[in-house]
Amino acid sequence: MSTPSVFANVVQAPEDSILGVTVAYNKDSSPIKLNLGVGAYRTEEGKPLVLNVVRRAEQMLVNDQSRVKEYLPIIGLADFNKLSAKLIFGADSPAIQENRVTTVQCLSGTGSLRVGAEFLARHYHEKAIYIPQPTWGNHPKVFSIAGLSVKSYRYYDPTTRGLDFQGLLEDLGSAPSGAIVLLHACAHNPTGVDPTLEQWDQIRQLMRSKGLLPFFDSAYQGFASGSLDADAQPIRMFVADGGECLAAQSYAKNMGLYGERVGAFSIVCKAADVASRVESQLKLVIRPMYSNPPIHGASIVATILKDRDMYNEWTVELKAMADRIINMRQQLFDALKAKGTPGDWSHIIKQIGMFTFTGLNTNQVAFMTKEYHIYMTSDGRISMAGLSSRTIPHLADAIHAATSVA
Ligand code: PLA
Repeated sequence: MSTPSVFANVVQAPEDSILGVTVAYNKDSSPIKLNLGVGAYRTEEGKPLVLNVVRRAEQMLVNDQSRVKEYLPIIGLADFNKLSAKLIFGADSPAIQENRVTTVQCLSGTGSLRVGAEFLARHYHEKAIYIPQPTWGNHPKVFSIAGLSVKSYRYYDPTTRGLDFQGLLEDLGSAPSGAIVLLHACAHNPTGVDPTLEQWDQIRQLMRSKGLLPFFDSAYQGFASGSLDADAQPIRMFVADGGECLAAQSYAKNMGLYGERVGAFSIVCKAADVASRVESQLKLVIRPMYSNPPIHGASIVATILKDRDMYNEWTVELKAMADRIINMRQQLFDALKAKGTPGDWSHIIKQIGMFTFTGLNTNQVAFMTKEYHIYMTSDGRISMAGLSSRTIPHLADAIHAATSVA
């Protein structure tokens, strides 16, 4: 070739800190390898799970010859949006009844966060968004690329392996009035540490008194406690006081629809006419980004949410997933205790949701990957949903060795 590539100066980018773990795992040929990186639910047999109720909904959709593949409206499937708002804010939410909520179908949780961030960057006066320290690795990127200015608030205390509630209140207390605050609705990622309902109410009072704008990321509704309503409680407390509130919802985990990319973004406003104008502007955000969202996943969700019988079947399957994760916590804790592994591992059973924030350091993680073929993010987060009774002894051996030698 006579001339060099016009892209010759493009530098190699690092792999994503979470999805890159799967890339490394896929390259490992060891039969004992274990992927505890990405938060993806696996069965006791270590297999991905498609919920029965999802299979049933898909079958109904395929059999319905009246269904076509026309474009959805810019904001997506109307039924899906209505039902998603009910799911998160509660069926009897006054905000919904008063038409103060606008909900748009987006590309799973990430796309919902991104659309919300773009809207805020264009139409909200304060550009600072406070995110917890630590938080999901993609949060700072999603918000800063949309034009918001990312700041952090204290959240996790490594010494207690619990919430740094004092630090949180201090940092939000000194945030500029009007700042946006990103809150994990439940099952905080990566720490597995959530405020109590009393603490949530204190956070709410502080935020309202300072005019801070709550933006909830709800990626695990139902996965924390096994109850969809209980896990939505913090959001509903904020909506109940009549103030504004934003929420990004994902159906990746709770309905197992990961690759279908189904989610919703909602803004609760103070009046119906405001909500309607806000919605008109959300369309202007979405149209040049991806025009309109895909139809299949949202149709599955709408089919399940609008049928009482299917909805009930879903809650049973969801509870079973949440219970299996809680069971894995107990089994891992018991295994480490039985081995006499140095340290206090009670946080494994205290933490909530899909992940355990083990406290293992980067070197220990690297040791476990090298010697035991166990893959996880370098901050020591492990996906409990990727474990099974069969793989727990292997993980316990690895943690034992890592904490004894490294
Ligand atoms: N918000 C939080 C807090 C998340 O943990 C995740 C996913 C998302 C949003 C986005 O999910 P979605 O776009 O697929 O709906 N976090 C995963 C996967 C499970 C990932 O990193 O993409 C994780 O392993 O942390």
